[in-house]
Amino acid sequence: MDIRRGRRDNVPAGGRFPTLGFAILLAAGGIAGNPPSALAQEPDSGLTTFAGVRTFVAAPYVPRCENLQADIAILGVPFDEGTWGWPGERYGPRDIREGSQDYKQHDLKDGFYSLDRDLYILKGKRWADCGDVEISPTVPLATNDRVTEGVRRILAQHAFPVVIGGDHSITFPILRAIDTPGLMLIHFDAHLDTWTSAPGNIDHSSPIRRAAALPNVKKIVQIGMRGLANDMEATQNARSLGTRIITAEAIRRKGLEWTIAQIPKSDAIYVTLDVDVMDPSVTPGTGTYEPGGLRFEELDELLTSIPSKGRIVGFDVVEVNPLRDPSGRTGQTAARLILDLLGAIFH
Ligand SMILES: [Mn+2]
Repeated sequence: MDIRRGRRDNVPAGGRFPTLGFAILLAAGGIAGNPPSALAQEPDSGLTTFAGVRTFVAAPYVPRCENLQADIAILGVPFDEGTWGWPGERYGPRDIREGSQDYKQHDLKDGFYSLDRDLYILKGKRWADCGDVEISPTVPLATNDRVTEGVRRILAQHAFPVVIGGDHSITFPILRAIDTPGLMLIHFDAHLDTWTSAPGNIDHSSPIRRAAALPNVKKIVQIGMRGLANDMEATQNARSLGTRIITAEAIRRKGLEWTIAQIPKSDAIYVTLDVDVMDPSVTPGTGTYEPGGLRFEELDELLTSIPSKGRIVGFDVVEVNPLRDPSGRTGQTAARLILDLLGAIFH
């Protein structure tokens, strides 16, 4: 079933499978009671996609982000208590980590070779996976506070935060932790996420409206909205907040170059990416499908153009729901987008 795994396992790479060699040696000599050969002493190449404890691209696990010493820090938020529709985004972080296993490297400091660009991205970068924020099930405000605290901890140690969700409600507590003034928020999504909601609500249909009220958020650009799930309420709220809306239909009609030109420059940028901005055929593992979404290549080009607009201070990828995608492609696509965007940021 899983072609991805088979592809790598068929690559004849010398020394990549010391355990296989060891097994053969055991079969040949083990019966006679020979001691294990020197091959058994060789360190694991680290490239086995099916072995090992899961962290993002097998980055070192740094519990609670303590003593990070990293350039890039991954923080999981397994939280879906903000969703109106399909639950299951609480399994998003582990699915993105699983999907990232295909991009493991012998040594992360070597970076990742990009065939399309014929160069190594993220060379020399130090990685950490902080694991998941501690969740207080059914006490969402407590969990939200820990999200803010976790991101603050990463920033205080001068690492770049990448938060993997989780439903879209988590973007608000993340933004609370980023006190960079004059922040521009770039929001990729099928939905505006500017609904009014009940007072005190922290749901995933309103994070952009709540983010707009934060004192440091000065500008919001919303990209990829489409379909019939948006309504006049959300649209009017977005208009009164003064967000710049670039619909999926406009992107298709006017092109990527035009779209990139619509994004203003800013000294500080935060990117929030709901995977439902892509077409459901690309990312079926999400809660709210809307036909007519972006293709991977379109989104990838838009994302990797953002560093030309200013300094990105962090980003999140949300709404991955593996319960709707047994193929695992949504988690892997999310992992790939994370690597490509990081590659563009730290070029
Ligand atoms: Mn959203």
